[in-house]
Amino acid sequence: MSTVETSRSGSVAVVRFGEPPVNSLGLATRQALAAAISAAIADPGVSAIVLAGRNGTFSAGADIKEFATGGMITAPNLHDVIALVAGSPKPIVAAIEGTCLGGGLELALGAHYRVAVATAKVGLPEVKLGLLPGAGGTQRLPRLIGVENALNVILSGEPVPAKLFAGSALFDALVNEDPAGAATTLAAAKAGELAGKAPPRARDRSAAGPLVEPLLGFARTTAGAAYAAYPAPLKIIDALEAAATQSFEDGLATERQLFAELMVTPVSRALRHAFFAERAASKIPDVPESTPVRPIASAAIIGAGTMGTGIAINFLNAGIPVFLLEVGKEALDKGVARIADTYAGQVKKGRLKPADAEARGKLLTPTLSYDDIGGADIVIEAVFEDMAIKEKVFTTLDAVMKPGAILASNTSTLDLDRIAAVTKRPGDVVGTHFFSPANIMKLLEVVRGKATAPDVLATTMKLARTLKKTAVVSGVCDGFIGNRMLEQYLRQALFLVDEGADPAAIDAACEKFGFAMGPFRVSDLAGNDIGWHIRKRRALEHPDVVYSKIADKLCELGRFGQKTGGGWYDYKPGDRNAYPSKVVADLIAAHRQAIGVTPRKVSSREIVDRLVFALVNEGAHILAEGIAQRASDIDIVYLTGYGFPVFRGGPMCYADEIGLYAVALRMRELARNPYGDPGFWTPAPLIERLAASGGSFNSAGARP
Ligand code: T1G
Repeated sequence: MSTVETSRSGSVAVVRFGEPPVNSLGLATRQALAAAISAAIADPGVSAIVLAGRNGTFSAGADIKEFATGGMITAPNLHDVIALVAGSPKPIVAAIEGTCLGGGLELALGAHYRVAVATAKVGLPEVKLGLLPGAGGTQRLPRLIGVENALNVILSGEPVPAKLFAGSALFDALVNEDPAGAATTLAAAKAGELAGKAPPRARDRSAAGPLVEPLLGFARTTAGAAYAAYPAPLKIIDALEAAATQSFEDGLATERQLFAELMVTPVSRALRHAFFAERAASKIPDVPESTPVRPIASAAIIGAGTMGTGIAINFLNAGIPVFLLEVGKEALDKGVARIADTYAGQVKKGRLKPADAEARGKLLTPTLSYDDIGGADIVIEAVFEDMAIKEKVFTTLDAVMKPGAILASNTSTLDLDRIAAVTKRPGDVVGTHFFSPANIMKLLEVVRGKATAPDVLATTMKLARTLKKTAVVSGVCDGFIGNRMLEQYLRQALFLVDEGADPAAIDAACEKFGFAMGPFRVSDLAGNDIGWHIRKRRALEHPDVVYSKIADKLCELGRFGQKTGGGWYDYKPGDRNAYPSKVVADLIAAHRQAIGVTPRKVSSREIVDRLVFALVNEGAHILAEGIAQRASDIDIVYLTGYGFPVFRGGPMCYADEIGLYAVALRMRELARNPYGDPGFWTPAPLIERLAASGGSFNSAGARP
């Protein structure tokens, strides 16, 4: 099907454009659109033109895939098409519905009139890609809605309903349906009114005003502080200043220059990588989109602890009835109360209507009996991270759950194949590793066992979307993707403490790099006893793997973190701040003396390199073993589950940005310090191979 088709309604030419799913304005569409508009302008029988999208949507903007290929600047580029529209001697009306974003809105701004469905989502989300609207949006929008409103639209990048702009010059009419019909009526009327006179253009309006300078001055101060790691916001402000102070042509030139500067920033590359990475994660090469899925109309959660109740809330929020099972009434009541408190808190903050909280609460059925849950379509086990306990639970689930029910484990590290093996239906077993707090964190590791059936996998991935989670498929290994990499990250963090870096310095270095929280703050939040339990298990399974003992010594003091009032830091009741702890400082000093290490000054660069490259090296092993389907999946795990800075695109993207040759070289430098584990810094074979070939993790064919 052609990307553009023209029909006639009387003397109005209706030009419909775009290709599914989002009518992005790629080269083929731009070429066909320019041809169709030129033909309509040249046709003496045409008095006016309507521009409309297809499939119920206008356009999601430029084709982001073209940024990496240079296709975006190939003529006719978006500027050329929009100039053709704006310069038309015949009135052109844009008919907007669905989404009208980025270059799509810029195209509509080039039209002389705009009609929109009131609920259509319009916006300029380029800032989320580390860019700014690069096809006249920073020059036309402020001329239509004023600099202040344009600043909010462009800096936030958020799509908003068209009705928010009612009464502004952005839309000439807001309708409830059939925007093309309304646009056609308006086009014919305007053709009559204008009677050959030039139609009105946004460029002929002014964005100047007495408050622009102070407004932009204030915006620079706040944006500069709030988005220090992101170059786009300040350049957006520069572009808007040009709209208010320069001629339209000069303003366009300024916008183009600023856009080009942003396009080549590592931050924009990282954000564009993250955009596609999040969408790629949902794809499983050997489980096509057409794979049938099982209906999930009810769920059962085993375990009413922090994780179990958090998981249950996800289902309740999605309107799916949940059985919450515990073995003891006290624990069950605590879990139910925790859920009620969560909703009450959201109602109190105005984030949830009381009626919705009540409706969700009604979907919860607490129970102490496995007899009650057999009819559920999926059951998720969220009991203590102990294989024997999980095997016992799955043996019971195998006996009570109806045929076809999905049996899921929330295990964060254990061998899912062993768990599946205790059942008679290993094909129905899958891992659904939620991250705490399970009702908040977007990441869901979907663990694919050797026997997991394709339709079970497809069903779980679809369920993840229903629960508004970002699902990443992981193979079975100790720790799956995220925690297996985290293990090496934490080993290095503890070695650094042995050698002389204090927890606060390590956290500060990581947070300056961009992590939401450093390793010791995170550990205090999650509970140091969790890592302690895992290290004990791993010490039995892999006695050869060396750990610093400092974390165990901390736990032996009962310092499990925030939940015990003290961990690596001290905490005060009702105060979420972490305070330096003299107990910990003395513990570390005694520990270093006991192991015979004279503390040395460790630079922030060494801290960050050792922690981040520990992630990268283990990520390379995970990729080579096929535990992760693609490098960008590893990035998504760390961006959505571990607080890795989005502006760096994820650990593998960050390594690609530095270059794997440089990464391998730095690892060899780090290997000169044999402290803790002399073999730690041996680069993964995949890193060696890509470093030698000049390849990158995220380029095609980066798989082993
Ligand atoms: N270009 C290319 N592909 C796009 C795309 C785009 N703009 N938007 C979406 N896709 C793909 C996406 O990768 C996925 O592909 C499929 O469409 C469905 O997307 C010059 C420079 C429109 C709200 O930033 O916000 O214009 O995985 O899963 O949930 O100033 O897509 O199926 O292969 O997200 O229904 C500015 C980005 C571009 C909008 C729909 N525009 N897109 O959400 O579907 S830069 C944007 C979205 C620009 C100009 C500048 C959302 C959506 P696949 P999806 P959805």
